[in-house]
Amino acid sequence: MSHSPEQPAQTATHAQTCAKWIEQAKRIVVLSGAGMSTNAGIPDFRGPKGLYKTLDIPNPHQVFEIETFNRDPSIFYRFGKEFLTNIKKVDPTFSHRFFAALEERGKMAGIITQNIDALHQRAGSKKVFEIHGGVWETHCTKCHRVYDYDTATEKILKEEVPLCIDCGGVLKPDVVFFGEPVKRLYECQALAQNADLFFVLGTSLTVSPAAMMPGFSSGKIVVVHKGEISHFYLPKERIDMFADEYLDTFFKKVNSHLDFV
Ligand code: CNA
Repeated sequence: MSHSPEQPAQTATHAQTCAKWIEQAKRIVVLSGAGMSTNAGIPDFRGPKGLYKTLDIPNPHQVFEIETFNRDPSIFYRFGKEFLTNIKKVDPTFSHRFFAALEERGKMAGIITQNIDALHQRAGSKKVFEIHGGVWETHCTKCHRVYDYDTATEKILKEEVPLCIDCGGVLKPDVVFFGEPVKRLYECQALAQNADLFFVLGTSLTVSPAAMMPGFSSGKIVVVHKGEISHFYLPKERIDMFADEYLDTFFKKVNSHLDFV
């Protein structure tokens, strides 16, 4: 099922049905992607204003590859300076707050997020599984000394490539680069398998194994997404509802039937 935003009657039905499914659900799981945070002001990768378009370099994907980082970390840090400092200045969106409210009401089994911005946690969600890590800790790639966000950010802003104060090794934020193993994979998989309602939110579903998570669920699957999405890991026939909508627009409508936020 899909529809365009120009069809308000159908949209209302989606929101209403979604609210009903939320009321019935006991173990909701979310897989969120970068689209979850675009309304907060953090660009995604593959959306129309995403970093893959705005970075204006031949192979933007390579900036986030571990092989590139190991070869020349300054390539990542040229981009990373702005991204890493920006994420502390933005606030969670309505949709982040909506799912935090669902957790407060005992509805959530957990959120699997591909995002590294901690906006789910800042909105109040506690059961968050950062499958691609986060920027709140940075470590030395040589002696493994750990730096907190503020100390690391200060160094990132001052140095072309931030180096360890103990051993001079290169510092790397604890985010999962392309080519590195993801975090908490088996917990995420178990969570997905146990879901009775699974939301896929603002992700192009192109990065695996995160993109495989919805397929593990035997519950209903709701996709809320604007733009291109891959069906390689999540075939169309597995989706119970596809809302072709911006997240905040959609969940404000859902909330109007529930009054949770
Ligand atoms: P992606 O491939 O950039 O896909 C995001 C998708 O969301 C795109 O298809 C957009 O069209 C869509 N979208 C954008 N805004 C909205 C909106 N408001 N409502 C509905 N849909 C929207 O990002 P994925 O998360 O799929 O890719 C995984 C990467 C992106 C992960 O490794 C992340 O770490 C990485 N990333 C994270 C952040 C962050 O932490 N906020 C930002 C940029 C990239």
